[in-house]
Amino acid sequence: MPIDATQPYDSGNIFAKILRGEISAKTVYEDDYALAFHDIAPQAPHHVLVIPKGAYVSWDDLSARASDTEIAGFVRAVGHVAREAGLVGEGYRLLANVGQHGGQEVPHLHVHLFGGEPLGPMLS
Ligand code: IU
Repeated sequence: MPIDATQPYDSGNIFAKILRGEISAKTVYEDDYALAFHDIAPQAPHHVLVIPKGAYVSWDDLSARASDTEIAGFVRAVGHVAREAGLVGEGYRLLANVGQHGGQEVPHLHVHLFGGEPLGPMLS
């Protein structure tokens, strides 16, 4: 079920548990602002999720409440992960689902990074 992206942040969500180390994930990158790990149900040969370390429900929440430093750190981390994966030459796709119409399932902001093959017109 997609979430209501206007809800307050729920620190019991699965990605918060991954950030706290309570649940394991296949981490590919971590810095002060972001954690990146493989999606458990990949929809492309390369499918990684990049999440901010801060407690933000969605892209909307981050853009409204995060500091410029956090936003810059998160955006730079996404770019770093794509470069480190060698995806820049062939290209890739970023996707952030927000709320019910966006089909967001996990209430901690995550950017999907898809690549590794030519992608169709949409991935969700
Ligand atoms: P969405 O943008 O909220 O719809 O995507 C959630 C993604 O989180 C989806 O691709 C799941 O496969 C992925 N995921 C995960 O990688 N690990 C988990 O424990 C859970 C979901 I729950």
